[in-house]
Order: sequence, then C-alpha cells, then structure tokens
Amino acid sequence: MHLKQCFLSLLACLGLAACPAGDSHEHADDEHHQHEPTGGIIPLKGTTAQSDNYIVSVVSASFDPAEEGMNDWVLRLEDHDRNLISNATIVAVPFMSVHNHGTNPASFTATAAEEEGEYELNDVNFIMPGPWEVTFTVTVDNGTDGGTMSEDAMMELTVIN
Ligand SMILES: [Cu+2]
Repeated sequence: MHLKQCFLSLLACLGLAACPAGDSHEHADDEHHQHEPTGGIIPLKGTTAQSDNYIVSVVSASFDPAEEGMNDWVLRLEDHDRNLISNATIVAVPFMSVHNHGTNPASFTATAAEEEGEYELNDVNFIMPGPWEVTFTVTVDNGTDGGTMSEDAMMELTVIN
C-alpha cells in the first residue's frame, strides 16, 4: 500500500512544525504554484467514504485537491453492489482532528443533482489547510416497511492553501 504510506507520512509531516529539508509541501509561502499535487496529496476526485451499506464518492470538485475556503463538490451515492441511490439525505461534517476543530457552519447538507445518485455539496468552508476528515451522514428512506437507515461514512483529505 505505497499510496497509503505516502499519505500517512504526509499527514505526519503536516502535523509537525517543520518538514525535512527539501520537502516541497511546506506552507510557509502564499504561492499556489508551490502546492501542485505532485506526489503525496491524493486527488479528491474518486476519493470515497464507506459505511456498512453505502459508498460516498467525489465525482468532481471545484478545487482538486481541496483548497482553503469555499469548495463545491459533486458526490455520488451508491451501495456496495454499485446501485445508485437517489432521494437520500447527505449531511457533511468536516473536522480537523489534529487541531480539534470543525468549520462554521459545522455541517453542510447536500442537495440532489440531476444525475441519478448524485448530490451537490456547496460552499464547504475549509478554514485552514492541512489534514481534514469529512463525515457524511447518509440517511436513506427504505420505504414504508423499511423505515429510514442512517449511517456515517468518513473521508480523509488534505486541504491546501
Ligand atoms: Cu486546524
């Protein structure tokens, strides 16, 4: 799992005050161009969050990787058999566990998009760069006999400045 190791070492690096000399992802300057996703940062598109029954994936993003400030994502919801699920409710709660804070507002509710199984998540406000987790609470109405089912699926991502 080379990618995962890279990601973990990146997280470890971001969590320290200084990176080893020669690392390209220190955040000391304001140049966007210093933060191209060259190795280390996993692209947001295609990233998934999984719960027991559901998979939330990022279909497209206004910034990839995510950037500090407002971000708009298109999400896809499906089950583990790859059935697309429309008419669900998806609420996203971003959290930065390394600093123990979230965002303001604390949660963002996705709205159904035109494509089957797709949802728009708008104005997600990552207030600072670094490692974030987004927990999606997926609530699906299974009809009159099934009731509603609600599950959490968590996604890890890196936000750049
Ligand atoms: Cu923070």
